[in-house]
Amino acid sequence: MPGAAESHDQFGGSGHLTDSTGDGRAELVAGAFAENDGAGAVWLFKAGTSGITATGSTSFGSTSLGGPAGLSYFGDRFAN
Ligand SMILES: [Ca+2]
Repeated sequence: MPGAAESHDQFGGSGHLTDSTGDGRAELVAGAFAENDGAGAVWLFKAGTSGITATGSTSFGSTSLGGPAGLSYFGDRFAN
């Protein structure tokens, strides 16, 4: 799993299941809105035949999508 746990990241403060690969198995998206002093980040965990796994997981923040740097609470909530 990429990244390092820091106190008060609020990892898992938000979550969403979605089949982002179209294979019929839902991947887990988990947010940590307080990551890096409130910049926030999101992790994507793949779903395999045995369930959701941290192997091959990825993470990204607001700037990866062209969003603002700094305090933005990226990953605070997910749309349905
Ligand atoms: Ca899938």
